[in-house]
Amino acid sequence: MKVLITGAMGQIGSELTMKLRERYGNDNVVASGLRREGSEKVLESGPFEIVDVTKPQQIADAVNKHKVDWIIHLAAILSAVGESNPNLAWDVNMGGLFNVLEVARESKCGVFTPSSIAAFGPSTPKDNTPQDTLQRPTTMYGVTKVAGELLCDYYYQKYGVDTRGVRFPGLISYETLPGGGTTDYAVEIYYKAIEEGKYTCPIKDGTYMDMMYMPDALDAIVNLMEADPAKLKHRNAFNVTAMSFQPEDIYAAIKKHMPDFTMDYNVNPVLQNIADSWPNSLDDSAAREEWGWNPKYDLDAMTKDMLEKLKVKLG
Ligand code: NAD
Ligand code: AKB
Repeated sequence: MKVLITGAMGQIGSELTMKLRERYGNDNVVASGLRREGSEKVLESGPFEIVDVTKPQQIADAVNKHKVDWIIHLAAILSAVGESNPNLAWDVNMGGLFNVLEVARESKCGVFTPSSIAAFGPSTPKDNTPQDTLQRPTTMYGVTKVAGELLCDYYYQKYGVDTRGVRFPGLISYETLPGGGTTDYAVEIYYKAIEEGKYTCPIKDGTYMDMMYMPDALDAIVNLMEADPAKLKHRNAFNVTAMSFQPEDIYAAIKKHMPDFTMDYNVNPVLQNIADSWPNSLDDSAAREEWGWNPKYDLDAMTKDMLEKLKVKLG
Protein backbone atom coordinates (compact mmCIF):
# COMPACT_ATOMS: atom_id res chain seq x y z
CA MET A 1 0.00 0.00 0.00
CA LYS A 2 1.53 3.34 -1.12
CA VAL A 3 -0.13 6.48 0.16
CA LEU A 4 0.22 10.19 -0.66
CA ILE A 5 -1.05 12.59 2.01
CA THR A 6 -1.85 16.17 0.96
CA GLY A 7 -1.83 18.89 3.63
CA ALA A 8 0.31 16.52 5.70
CA MET A 9 1.69 19.21 8.02
CA GLY A 10 -1.76 20.10 9.37
CA GLN A 11 -3.52 19.00 12.57
CA ILE A 12 -4.59 15.60 11.21
CA GLY A 13 -1.81 14.98 8.67
CA SER A 14 1.13 15.44 11.05
CA GLU A 15 -0.21 12.58 13.25
CA LEU A 16 -1.73 10.44 10.49
CA THR A 17 1.56 10.36 8.57
CA MET A 18 3.38 8.88 11.58
CA LYS A 19 0.61 6.34 12.27
CA LEU A 20 0.54 5.15 8.64
CA ARG A 21 4.34 4.99 8.43
CA GLU A 22 4.29 2.60 11.41
CA ARG A 23 1.57 0.55 9.72
CA TYR A 24 2.67 0.47 6.05
CA GLY A 25 6.40 1.30 6.31
CA ASN A 26 8.15 4.69 6.20
CA ASP A 27 8.85 4.72 2.45
CA ASN A 28 5.26 3.81 1.58
CA VAL A 29 3.75 6.96 3.07
CA VAL A 30 4.60 10.16 1.18
CA ALA A 31 3.83 13.35 3.08
CA SER A 32 3.25 16.54 1.08
CA GLY A 33 2.54 20.19 1.71
CA LEU A 34 2.93 23.73 0.44
CA ARG A 35 6.40 24.06 1.96
CA ARG A 36 9.01 21.76 3.43
CA GLU A 37 8.33 22.94 6.96
CA GLY A 38 6.38 21.76 9.99
CA SER A 39 6.67 18.52 11.96
CA GLU A 40 10.32 17.42 12.20
CA LYS A 41 9.16 13.84 12.81
CA VAL A 42 7.29 13.81 9.49
CA LEU A 43 10.19 15.38 7.56
CA GLU A 44 12.82 13.07 9.04
CA SER A 45 11.01 9.72 8.96
CA GLY A 46 10.07 9.37 5.28
CA PRO A 47 9.52 10.95 1.85
CA PHE A 48 8.15 14.49 1.49
CA GLU A 49 7.04 16.31 -1.70
CA ILE A 50 5.99 19.91 -2.29
CA VAL A 51 2.39 19.67 -3.53
CA ASP A 52 0.08 22.67 -3.90
CA VAL A 53 -3.28 20.99 -4.56
CA THR A 54 -4.41 23.89 -6.77
CA LYS A 55 -1.64 22.77 -9.20
CA PRO A 56 -2.74 19.45 -10.77
CA GLN A 57 0.69 18.68 -12.27
CA GLN A 58 2.31 18.71 -8.80
CA ILE A 59 -0.23 16.13 -7.57
CA ALA A 60 0.27 13.97 -10.69
CA ASP A 61 4.09 14.16 -10.43
CA ALA A 62 4.03 12.97 -6.79
CA VAL A 63 1.55 10.17 -7.55
CA ASN A 64 3.54 8.92 -10.56
CA LYS A 65 6.97 9.26 -8.93
CA HIS A 66 5.93 7.17 -5.89
CA LYS A 67 3.43 4.85 -7.67
CA VAL A 68 0.72 5.79 -5.22
CA ASP A 69 -2.38 3.56 -4.59
CA TRP A 70 -4.30 5.91 -2.26
CA ILE A 71 -4.40 9.71 -1.94
CA ILE A 72 -5.44 10.89 1.52
CA HIS A 73 -6.50 14.40 0.70
CA LEU A 74 -6.32 16.67 3.77
CA ALA A 75 -5.28 20.03 2.27
CA ALA A 76 -8.10 22.46 2.96
CA ILE A 77 -9.14 25.83 4.38
CA LEU A 78 -11.22 25.41 7.57
CA SER A 79 -14.42 27.19 8.61
CA ALA A 80 -13.24 30.35 10.39
CA VAL A 81 -10.46 31.12 7.90
CA GLY A 82 -12.89 30.23 5.11
CA GLU A 83 -15.39 32.85 6.28
CA SER A 84 -12.66 35.51 6.29
CA ASN A 85 -11.49 34.46 2.78
CA PRO A 86 -14.28 32.62 0.94
CA ASN A 87 -12.52 32.84 -2.45
CA LEU A 88 -9.48 31.05 -1.10
CA ALA A 89 -11.71 28.43 0.55
CA TRP A 90 -13.47 27.76 -2.75
CA ASP A 91 -10.20 27.60 -4.75
CA VAL A 92 -8.39 25.27 -2.35
CA ASN A 93 -11.30 23.10 -1.19
CA MET A 94 -13.15 22.66 -4.50
CA GLY A 95 -10.29 23.17 -6.96
CA GLY A 96 -7.94 21.02 -4.89
CA LEU A 97 -10.43 18.17 -4.54
CA PHE A 98 -11.31 18.26 -8.25
CA ASN A 99 -7.59 18.08 -9.15
CA VAL A 100 -7.02 15.18 -6.73
CA LEU A 101 -10.00 13.25 -8.14
CA GLU A 102 -8.84 13.79 -11.72
CA VAL A 103 -5.34 12.52 -10.93
CA ALA A 104 -6.88 9.55 -9.09
CA ARG A 105 -9.09 8.75 -12.10
CA GLU A 106 -6.12 8.87 -14.49
CA SER A 107 -3.74 6.96 -12.18
CA LYS A 108 -6.34 4.55 -10.78
CA CYS A 109 -5.85 5.45 -7.10
CA GLY A 110 -8.37 5.48 -4.27
CA VAL A 111 -9.16 8.79 -2.54
CA PHE A 112 -9.95 9.31 1.13
CA THR A 113 -10.99 12.85 2.04
CA PRO A 114 -12.75 14.10 5.19
CA SER A 115 -15.99 16.03 5.11
CA SER A 116 -17.21 17.77 8.27
CA ILE A 117 -20.19 18.53 10.50
CA ALA A 118 -19.99 21.83 8.58
CA ALA A 119 -21.70 20.05 5.66
CA PHE A 120 -24.94 20.53 7.63
CA GLY A 121 -26.81 23.80 8.13
CA PRO A 122 -29.52 25.49 10.17
CA SER A 123 -32.35 23.55 8.45
CA THR A 124 -30.75 20.15 9.25
CA PRO A 125 -32.33 18.28 12.22
CA LYS A 126 -30.09 19.38 15.11
CA ASP A 127 -30.25 16.41 17.48
CA ASN A 128 -29.10 12.94 16.52
CA THR A 129 -28.59 14.30 12.98
CA PRO A 130 -29.27 11.43 10.55
CA GLN A 131 -26.75 10.08 8.04
CA ASP A 132 -28.98 11.05 5.11
CA THR A 133 -30.73 14.38 5.69
CA LEU A 134 -31.08 18.02 4.58
CA GLN A 135 -27.71 19.69 3.86
CA ARG A 136 -28.02 23.44 3.26
CA PRO A 137 -24.92 24.89 5.02
CA THR A 138 -24.48 28.65 5.37
CA THR A 139 -20.65 28.87 5.36
CA MET A 140 -18.33 28.72 2.34
CA TYR A 141 -16.48 25.88 4.09
CA GLY A 142 -19.76 23.97 4.46
CA VAL A 143 -20.71 24.63 0.83
CA THR A 144 -17.38 23.13 -0.30
CA LYS A 145 -17.86 20.15 2.02
CA VAL A 146 -21.32 19.21 0.67
CA ALA A 147 -20.19 19.77 -2.90
CA GLY A 148 -17.08 17.70 -2.16
CA GLU A 149 -19.19 14.80 -0.83
CA LEU A 150 -21.27 14.87 -4.03
CA LEU A 151 -18.21 15.15 -6.27
CA CYS A 152 -16.59 12.14 -4.58
CA ASP A 153 -19.78 10.09 -5.03
CA TYR A 154 -19.86 11.20 -8.69
CA TYR A 155 -16.30 9.99 -9.32
CA TYR A 156 -17.16 6.66 -7.71
CA GLN A 157 -20.38 6.17 -9.70
CA LYS A 158 -19.16 7.51 -13.06
CA TYR A 159 -15.49 6.48 -13.12
CA GLY A 160 -15.21 3.78 -10.45
CA VAL A 161 -12.71 5.78 -8.35
CA ASP A 162 -12.72 4.23 -4.85
CA THR A 163 -13.71 7.34 -2.88
CA ARG A 164 -14.38 7.21 0.86
CA GLY A 165 -14.88 9.81 3.59
CA VAL A 166 -16.19 10.67 7.03
CA ARG A 167 -17.88 13.79 8.38
CA PHE A 168 -15.49 14.66 11.18
CA PRO A 169 -16.64 16.68 14.17
CA GLY A 170 -14.23 19.07 15.94
CA LEU A 171 -10.92 17.25 16.49
CA ILE A 172 -8.92 17.67 19.68
CA SER A 173 -5.20 16.93 19.83
CA TYR A 174 -1.96 18.06 21.48
CA GLU A 175 0.60 17.46 18.70
CA THR A 176 -0.26 20.17 16.12
CA LEU A 177 -2.55 23.19 16.64
CA PRO A 178 -5.78 23.32 14.62
CA GLY A 179 -5.80 25.36 11.42
CA GLY A 180 -8.51 27.99 12.00
CA GLY A 181 -11.87 26.35 12.67
CA THR A 182 -14.92 27.01 14.84
CA THR A 183 -14.24 24.07 17.18
CA ASP A 184 -10.65 25.25 17.92
CA TYR A 185 -11.77 26.54 21.36
CA ALA A 186 -11.93 22.93 22.55
CA VAL A 187 -8.16 22.58 21.93
CA GLU A 188 -7.18 26.07 23.07
CA ILE A 189 -8.90 25.62 26.44
CA TYR A 190 -6.44 22.85 27.43
CA TYR A 191 -3.39 24.96 26.48
CA LYS A 192 -4.70 27.96 28.42
CA ALA A 193 -5.62 25.81 31.44
CA ILE A 194 -2.00 24.68 31.71
CA GLU A 195 -0.27 27.91 30.62
CA GLU A 196 -2.45 30.48 32.42
CA GLY A 197 -4.95 28.66 34.65
CA LYS A 198 -7.79 30.60 33.00
CA TYR A 199 -9.60 30.75 29.68
CA THR A 200 -11.87 33.22 27.86
CA CYS A 201 -14.25 31.20 25.71
CA PRO A 202 -15.39 32.61 22.31
CA ILE A 203 -18.38 30.23 22.13
CA LYS A 204 -21.56 30.79 24.19
CA ASP A 205 -22.43 28.32 26.93
CA GLY A 206 -25.27 26.07 25.82
CA THR A 207 -23.71 25.60 22.36
CA TYR A 208 -23.38 21.87 21.79
CA MET A 209 -21.06 20.53 19.06
CA ASP A 210 -19.77 17.05 18.29
CA MET A 211 -16.10 16.44 19.08
CA MET A 212 -13.52 13.63 18.89
CA TYR A 213 -10.04 12.91 20.25
CA MET A 214 -7.36 12.52 17.56
CA PRO A 215 -6.54 8.81 18.22
CA ASP A 216 -10.16 7.94 17.40
CA ALA A 217 -10.07 10.15 14.28
CA LEU A 218 -6.94 8.37 13.01
CA ASP A 219 -8.59 4.98 13.64
CA ALA A 220 -11.65 6.14 11.67
CA ILE A 221 -9.47 6.95 8.64
CA VAL A 222 -7.55 3.65 8.76
CA ASN A 223 -10.61 1.50 9.44
CA LEU A 224 -12.70 3.02 6.66
CA MET A 225 -9.83 2.92 4.15
CA GLU A 226 -9.26 -0.76 4.95
CA ALA A 227 -12.99 -1.67 5.08
CA ASP A 228 -14.40 -4.28 2.72
CA PRO A 229 -15.94 -2.20 -0.12
CA ALA A 230 -18.77 -4.75 -0.49
CA LYS A 231 -20.05 -3.70 2.97
CA LEU A 232 -20.17 0.04 2.20
CA LYS A 233 -23.64 1.30 1.34
CA HIS A 234 -22.54 4.89 1.92
CA ARG A 235 -19.19 6.30 0.88
CA ASN A 236 -19.08 10.11 1.04
CA ALA A 237 -19.40 10.71 3.78
CA PHE A 238 -20.12 8.81 7.02
CA ASN A 239 -21.28 10.63 10.18
CA VAL A 240 -18.79 9.84 12.96
CA THR A 241 -18.75 11.23 16.49
CA ALA A 242 -17.33 10.42 19.91
CA MET A 243 -18.90 13.04 22.21
CA SER A 244 -21.05 16.15 22.17
CA PHE A 245 -20.52 18.93 24.72
CA GLN A 246 -21.05 22.61 25.50
CA PRO A 247 -18.25 24.88 26.84
CA GLU A 248 -19.39 24.43 30.47
CA ASP A 249 -18.91 20.64 30.14
CA ILE A 250 -15.29 20.76 28.96
CA TYR A 251 -14.57 23.41 31.61
CA ALA A 252 -16.01 21.11 34.32
CA ALA A 253 -14.02 18.13 32.98
CA ILE A 254 -10.74 20.12 33.23
CA LYS A 255 -11.66 21.51 36.66
CA LYS A 256 -11.81 17.95 38.06
CA HIS A 257 -8.01 17.83 37.52
CA MET A 258 -7.27 21.54 38.09
CA PRO A 259 -9.61 22.92 40.78
CA ASP A 260 -8.25 26.51 40.46
CA PHE A 261 -8.97 26.72 36.71
CA THR A 262 -11.42 29.54 35.78
CA MET A 263 -13.33 30.40 32.60
CA ASP A 264 -15.26 33.45 31.39
CA TYR A 265 -16.83 34.34 28.05
CA ASN A 266 -16.17 36.86 25.27
CA VAL A 267 -18.37 35.51 22.48
CA ASN A 268 -17.05 35.91 18.92
CA PRO A 269 -20.17 36.57 16.78
CA VAL A 270 -18.69 35.08 13.60
CA LEU A 271 -17.71 31.80 15.32
CA GLN A 272 -20.99 31.71 17.27
CA ASN A 273 -23.01 32.13 14.10
CA ILE A 274 -21.17 29.20 12.49
CA ALA A 275 -21.49 27.02 15.60
CA ASP A 276 -25.24 27.76 15.82
CA SER A 277 -25.70 26.50 12.26
CA TRP A 278 -24.12 23.08 13.01
CA PRO A 279 -25.73 20.01 14.63
CA ASN A 280 -25.79 19.41 18.39
CA SER A 281 -25.10 15.70 17.97
CA LEU A 282 -24.76 13.21 15.11
CA ASP A 283 -26.26 9.77 14.57
CA ASP A 284 -23.25 7.65 13.53
CA SER A 285 -25.06 4.30 13.31
CA ALA A 286 -24.31 3.86 9.56
CA ALA A 287 -20.55 3.99 10.28
CA ARG A 288 -20.98 1.54 13.17
CA GLU A 289 -22.95 -0.90 11.01
CA GLU A 290 -21.01 -0.66 7.73
CA TRP A 291 -17.39 -0.65 8.93
CA GLY A 292 -17.41 -1.13 12.70
CA TRP A 293 -16.86 2.47 13.91
CA ASN A 294 -16.40 2.40 17.70
CA PRO A 295 -14.62 5.36 19.36
CA LYS A 296 -12.62 4.80 22.57
CA TYR A 297 -12.43 8.26 24.16
CA ASP A 298 -15.23 10.16 25.93
CA LEU A 299 -14.80 13.67 27.39
CA ASP A 300 -13.28 12.50 30.70
CA ALA A 301 -10.84 10.01 29.14
CA MET A 302 -9.75 12.59 26.56
CA THR A 303 -9.31 15.32 29.18
CA LYS A 304 -7.11 13.13 31.38
CA ASP A 305 -4.88 12.23 28.43
CA MET A 306 -4.76 15.78 26.96
CA LEU A 307 -3.72 17.29 30.30
CA GLU A 308 -1.07 14.62 30.90
CA LYS A 309 0.41 14.98 27.40
CA LEU A 310 0.29 18.79 27.36
CA LYS A 311 1.95 19.08 30.79
CA VAL A 312 4.91 17.14 29.37
CA LYS A 313 4.91 19.10 26.09
CA LEU A 314 4.63 22.56 27.65
CA GLY A 315 6.97 21.74 30.52
P1 NAD B 1 -5.25 21.97 8.87
O1 NAD B 1 -5.71 23.35 8.56
O2 NAD B 1 -4.61 21.71 10.17
O3 NAD B 1 -4.26 21.46 7.74
C1 NAD B 1 -4.51 21.69 6.38
C2 NAD B 1 -3.18 21.78 5.67
O4 NAD B 1 -3.44 22.09 4.29
C3 NAD B 1 -2.25 22.87 6.21
O5 NAD B 1 -0.99 22.31 6.51
C4 NAD B 1 -2.14 23.86 5.05
O6 NAD B 1 -0.85 24.44 4.93
C5 NAD B 1 -2.41 22.95 3.87
N1 NAD B 1 -2.83 23.66 2.66
C6 NAD B 1 -3.58 24.78 2.55
N2 NAD B 1 -3.70 25.12 1.25
C7 NAD B 1 -3.03 24.18 0.53
C8 NAD B 1 -2.79 23.99 -0.85
N3 NAD B 1 -3.24 24.84 -1.79
N4 NAD B 1 -2.06 22.91 -1.23
C9 NAD B 1 -1.58 22.04 -0.30
N5 NAD B 1 -1.74 22.20 1.02
C10 NAD B 1 -2.48 23.26 1.43
O7 NAD B 1 -6.50 21.01 8.63
P2 NAD B 1 -6.83 19.61 9.33
O8 NAD B 1 -7.52 19.90 10.60
O9 NAD B 1 -5.65 18.74 9.32
O10 NAD B 1 -7.95 19.09 8.33
C11 NAD B 1 -7.72 18.15 7.31
C12 NAD B 1 -9.04 17.84 6.65
O11 NAD B 1 -9.97 17.35 7.62
C13 NAD B 1 -9.72 19.04 5.98
O12 NAD B 1 -10.39 18.61 4.82
C14 NAD B 1 -10.73 19.47 7.02
O13 NAD B 1 -11.83 20.14 6.43
C15 NAD B 1 -11.14 18.14 7.60
N6 NAD B 1 -11.73 18.26 8.93
C16 NAD B 1 -10.96 18.65 9.99
C17 NAD B 1 -11.54 18.78 11.23
C18 NAD B 1 -10.75 19.20 12.44
O14 NAD B 1 -11.35 19.49 13.50
N7 NAD B 1 -9.42 19.25 12.37
C19 NAD B 1 -12.91 18.51 11.40
C20 NAD B 1 -13.67 18.16 10.29
C21 NAD B 1 -13.06 18.00 9.05
C1 AKB C 1 -13.86 23.63 11.91
O1 AKB C 1 -14.26 24.02 13.01
O2 AKB C 1 -13.84 24.31 10.86
C2 AKB C 1 -13.41 22.18 11.82
C3 AKB C 1 -14.55 21.32 11.41
C4 AKB C 1 -15.50 20.86 12.42
O3 AKB C 1 -14.72 21.04 10.25
N1 AKB C 1 -12.84 21.80 13.07
